[in-house]
Amino acid sequence: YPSPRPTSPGGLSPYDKDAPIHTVDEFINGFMDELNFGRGVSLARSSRNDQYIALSKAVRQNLQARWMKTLARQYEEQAKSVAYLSAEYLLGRQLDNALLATGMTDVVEEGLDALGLSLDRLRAQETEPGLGNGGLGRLAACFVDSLATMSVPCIGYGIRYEYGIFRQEFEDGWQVEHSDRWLALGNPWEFPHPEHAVTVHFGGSTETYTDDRGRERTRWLPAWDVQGVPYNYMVPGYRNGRVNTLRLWSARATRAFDLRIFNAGDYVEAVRAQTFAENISKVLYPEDSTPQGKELRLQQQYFFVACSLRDQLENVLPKYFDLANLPDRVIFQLNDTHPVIAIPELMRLLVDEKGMEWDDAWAITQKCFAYTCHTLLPEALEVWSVELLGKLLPRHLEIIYKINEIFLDEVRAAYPGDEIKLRRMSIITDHPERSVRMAYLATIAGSKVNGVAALHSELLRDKVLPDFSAYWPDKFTNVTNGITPRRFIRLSNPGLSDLITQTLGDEGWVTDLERLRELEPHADDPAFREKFRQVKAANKQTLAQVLSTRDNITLPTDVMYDVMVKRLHEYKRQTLKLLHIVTLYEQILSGKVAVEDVMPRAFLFGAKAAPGYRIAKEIIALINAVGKTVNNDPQVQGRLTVAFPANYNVTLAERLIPAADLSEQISLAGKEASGTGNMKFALNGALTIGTDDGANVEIRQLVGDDNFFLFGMLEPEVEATIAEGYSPVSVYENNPQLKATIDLIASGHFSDGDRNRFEPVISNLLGEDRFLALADYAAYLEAQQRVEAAYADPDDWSRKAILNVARSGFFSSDRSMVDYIDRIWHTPAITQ
Ligand code: AZC
Repeated sequence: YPSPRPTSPGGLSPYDKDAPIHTVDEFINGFMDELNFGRGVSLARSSRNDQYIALSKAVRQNLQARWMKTLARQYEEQAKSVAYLSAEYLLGRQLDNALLATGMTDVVEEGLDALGLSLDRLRAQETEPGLGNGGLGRLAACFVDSLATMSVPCIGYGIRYEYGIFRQEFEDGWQVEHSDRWLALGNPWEFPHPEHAVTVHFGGSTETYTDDRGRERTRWLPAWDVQGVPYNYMVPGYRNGRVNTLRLWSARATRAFDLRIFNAGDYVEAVRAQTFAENISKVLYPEDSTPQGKELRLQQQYFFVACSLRDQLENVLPKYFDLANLPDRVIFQLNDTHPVIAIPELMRLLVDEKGMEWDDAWAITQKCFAYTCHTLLPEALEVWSVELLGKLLPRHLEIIYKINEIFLDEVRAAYPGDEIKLRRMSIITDHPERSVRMAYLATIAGSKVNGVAALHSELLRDKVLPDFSAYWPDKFTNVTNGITPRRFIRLSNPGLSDLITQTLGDEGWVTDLERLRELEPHADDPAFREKFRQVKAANKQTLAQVLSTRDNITLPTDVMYDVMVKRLHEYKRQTLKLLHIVTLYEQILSGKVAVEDVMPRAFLFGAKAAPGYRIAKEIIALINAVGKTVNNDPQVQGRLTVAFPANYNVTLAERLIPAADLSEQISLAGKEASGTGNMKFALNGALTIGTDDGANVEIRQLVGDDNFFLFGMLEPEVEATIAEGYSPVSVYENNPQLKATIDLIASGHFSDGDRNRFEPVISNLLGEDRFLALADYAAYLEAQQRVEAAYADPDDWSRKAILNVARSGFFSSDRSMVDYIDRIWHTPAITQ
């Protein structure tokens, strides 16, 4: 098979024969049927939710025939497919994406209009499925979108959390979390299949026995079980007639489980047991980058991978399939360590259940898995205590021990006498307690290990897994992350998309993003720059309107929009951004800078903090407090505005990013694996102020030094600074402006005179400053001055911004998929 490239929209037209709805009349009929017979209401009596659901179901009809055809073709071809295993999918709203994929938007708009309804209002009715925390979950959603658009067979497996990422509100500036009841009003995008439920076991013990061929074998005697019910979601390709599947598992009690207790006569206990089972898929853990070794989390991980493997072996593959050929049919991509328990599970299935010999099973397993690492933070590398694993999955623990034993024998043979290396490479560690290092297990078992940006892959090889990369140099590779241009420009930025299409002459760029290069010459055309600026200005108006209704925030529209949106984490350094804002403000207060000389800016934040991450929540409170003070201080004369809309999510990102002028990507070098927000901003014509970290490095190389504001220490300098014994207090004492800035916070200026209010943040910065915000402060201020100088020349700024757009084609997730296919998966594309 040739390696696939994105299929152009030349495939099936929106008006192909499979689609039941082509004309406005057909749409109106389909919609009214869904409303009358699906919802059981007349148009006059229908609620907005009825209308939204009827609309979604009418639209999804247009995808269903293609979906079935895709599955039939796939079965016919018996080709290798990608099984993407991810605990998170941060999908964003579905309706718009389905309209875009089918090309139905105009027909629907007209039809609704004729009925006196507004598409915009119905769109707003959808609660986005927030089944992810941040970058890792959104990446999975972009990847499945690209694979469908490229006609590559893929099934995404995950968990149908009843509650996704929490809904954030602010009370007195403090984050409070509310449960995300995203399913409460019904979900028209899912197809439950309880008849295909699979059973997953937990607990108990193991025993050895002699099989009928006289071989010594082991079997698992589990203590309890739950069922996984698959819920299928359509993943439509962009106008290519292909629809892939996302299969999310929901937990429920098994009948056996119930019956045992019912028979014991305890009705109440039986119902409680159901709740116990359902708990497994109840809620997404809201920790991003700092997993906690909670039993329920391990249950979730095993639950979804056990369901998914069984689904592959028993439903996807034909009957009597020879499992020796499994690697020719499927590659399980492990999205970080969350699904790594799939490795011993496949070994268990092959050895214990299918009776294979260990070595044969191991050879198959090694070819069927590949592992993506998404972090460099040591605290983010998942470990599971042996005690917990042994209690919940005793057979898997034995298998992990055996994998480790055989592997360590190999290492011993390769490095005789090197006990220290042996201990370093062991899957099992004894500190701080005896536990299993999941990243090591994934590395040993996986056919490939990849990082998510060039720098990250290098650091992963040299710093995180150096012993393994020395032992298996060819196992390690890089695939730089990407973003789907369908959602993150075509849908979210219609103004810029139209301008690009007009300029390039057709829409082919949506599936061939490198074609944005053709915009380069237009960067020097004043008329084009003017149109580009008009698009940005209109996007600011739209955002201001959205924030006014959504959050009651008043935003000026004629100023620079300086945006920092991402999870709240110390390594991402929202505090550094905050120090910049307080510095500008302090310079006005102290008279160092005349207010007329301050460049007007709006600073926009969006960030959720993990609920138990104390200091992150304090930082949120401080941003809100500074915002309140600055926004209401007449001395500032409206030149500085701080806006922090609550509950940043995909829907809000789609509004914020197209309106941004400046993208803040200011993590400490060597800490952000990649970043993908950085790519979305560049693609939408914001300039980046950023450190030499993650994918910033590649963005800067592509867009050019002149079109990127680089600052801060490089990764080796960071290491050296820490090695020398970094002292944040001395940085503070030696920089009068920094001192004045921090002192202003400490004085209680932002907390009604309460000097203790933000003491935790201050002492964190002055006492430890783990991520060297103070060390990069001066360089950051200097870079911000370069930003201001550049922004003062609108024509030049637009030129730079246009070049950012033109040179961002590389960051399409279509390109990431080509790299995964060439370097790791070797899967074909299937034409319809
Ligand atoms: C994130 C990284 O922090 C981010 O830099 C990267 O762009 C993204 O993954 C996608 O690769 N990592 C996580 O979210 N990690 C975990 C464990 O949640």
